[in-house]
Amino acid sequence: MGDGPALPNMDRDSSTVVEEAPPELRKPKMYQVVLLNDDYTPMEFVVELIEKFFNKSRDVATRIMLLVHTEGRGVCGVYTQDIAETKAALVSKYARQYEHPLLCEAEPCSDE
Ligand code: TYC
Repeated sequence: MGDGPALPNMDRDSSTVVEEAPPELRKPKMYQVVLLNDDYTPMEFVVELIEKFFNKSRDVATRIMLLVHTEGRGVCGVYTQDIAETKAALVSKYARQYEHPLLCEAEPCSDE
């Protein structure tokens, strides 16, 4: 090879073809944080908790709470695994501080 610009996929001295590896990026697996219904935790407490931990408006938080109340469970948010697990743990700890039995879990989203 001379002094001119090198071909991008040849090494400098001559003939070896250098293949660039394709980028090894995959979308992270996502986890949903789920609230479970119970008969004791006050509705107002659940609405405020959803606003506080999942950054939802009062209106959206109320809908999620009512969905959990009527259906037994409901998704509050979808995050990467570490964030979902941390949120579920913080929510459970917060509920326990106020002596409510509220259950909150992180679980893998079904991938499509
Ligand atoms: N079922 C509760 C009640 O009637 C309200 C409630 C909603 C509790 C959602 C938990 O995750 C929950 N006070």
